[in-house]
Amino acid sequence: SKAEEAKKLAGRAAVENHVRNNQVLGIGSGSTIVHAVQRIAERVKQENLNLVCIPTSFQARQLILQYGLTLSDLDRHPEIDLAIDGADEVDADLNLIKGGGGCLTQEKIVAGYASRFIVIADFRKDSKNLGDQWHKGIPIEVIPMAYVPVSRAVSQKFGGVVELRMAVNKAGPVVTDNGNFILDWKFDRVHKWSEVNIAIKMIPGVVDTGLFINMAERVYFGMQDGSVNMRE
Ligand code: DER
Repeated sequence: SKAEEAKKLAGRAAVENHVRNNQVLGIGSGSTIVHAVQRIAERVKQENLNLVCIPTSFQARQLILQYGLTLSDLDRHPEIDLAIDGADEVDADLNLIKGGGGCLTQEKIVAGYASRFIVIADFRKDSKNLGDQWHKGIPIEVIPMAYVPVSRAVSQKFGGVVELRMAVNKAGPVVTDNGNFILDWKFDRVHKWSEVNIAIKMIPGVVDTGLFINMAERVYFGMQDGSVNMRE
């Protein structure tokens, strides 16, 4: 598909431009990152690169092992040189919505401890304002015992509708890699995202939000015409 081709373009451009020998890499989650990992594995083989990879989910961990890359963790490598990850939407200020795949908490940890955080995405994620193209809301990871009061607090403070993310291939709610629930906050207006992010994070029971504010250094967008746009 056009989108899949675009994901591949973005993933490969980021790896070409930023991966080099002796790096500690943060590996994101989702479908776009698969193309980046494929390119990393090719380069490791061709150039005999020495790299270690820190995963952001069980999916990323499996991906690292599947492509024969060296798996590590934050205990051994608490400083990450470069984190590469996808996004559900990117606004004009490079604020991100992430968490469509439910992996936002470990993704934000890895991005947060990386010297450089590079995002890869297809053209459908390139927006002016958050919410222009992504309509599934902002994911919020919550401690299961608190999901009802957290839902009420978010909608009372910021409006919109908050829904518990239900699993498709399992009865009941989605349970994250950390054993928590996910709320999807379908906001109904543009907000000052940096303020809202901090306010939501402070609500008792919230683990983290899918708002990545002032974190991405640059974003590579694969485009329909086979080109790659870079914003920073
Ligand atoms: O869930 C996530 O945070 C993913 O990284 C998401 O933001 C991008 O997933 P995709 O590459 O499959 O669109």
